[in-house]
Amino acid sequence: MNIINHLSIIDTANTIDYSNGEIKGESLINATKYLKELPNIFEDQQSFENTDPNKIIYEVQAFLPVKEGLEGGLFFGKTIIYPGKIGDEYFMTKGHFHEKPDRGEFYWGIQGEGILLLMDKNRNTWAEKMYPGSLHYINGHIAHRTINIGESILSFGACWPSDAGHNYQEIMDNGFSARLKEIKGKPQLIPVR
Ligand code: S6P
Ligand code: ZN
Repeated sequence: MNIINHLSIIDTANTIDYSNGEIKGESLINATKYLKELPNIFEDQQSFENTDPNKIIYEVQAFLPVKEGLEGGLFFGKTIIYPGKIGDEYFMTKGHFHEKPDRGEFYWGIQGEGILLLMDKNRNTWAEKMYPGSLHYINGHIAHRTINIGESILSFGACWPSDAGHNYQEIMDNGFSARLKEIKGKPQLIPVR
């Protein structure tokens, strides 16, 4: 941590661009997710194989001002999901539960049109609409995945506790209990048999 002189007025090391959510400054990480890294996400295996494996599906930026795992700290991020589909499913994130189920998270829509898919431990699944200005509180017990249903970039912000951790395995193994598909031009939640 920086040493702050008594009575000094200083500039922050980080800034945020409200138009697209981009964070600038220090302690940032960037991750790019390519289609080839998301083998168990989309249902239509044929379309998955027919699409360029190096296609970028989403990008995550996160400002990590403290060490991952520290109790009491916060992380702040931005995710961009590109528009597109694999079969009748829109581009989406992997989705996860938090490792510590009592650690919640805020999401807020910045650009584009999306769906926040939510699932509880009993595998009840529901969704919230995302749009510029939408605000979402995600209870720590709830799995969350975001989906771009529009024709332009979906970008959203996130803030979560630095000790929340991510459990990706549960979703990798069992998925969500419903899939968001485009049916007759409209997004619909279809239960997984
Ligand atoms: C972290 C937060 C987001 C996601 C990001 C990508 O708790 O929920 O920053 O990491 O939207 O999703 P995923 O499921 O690939 O981590
Ligand atoms: Zn999360």
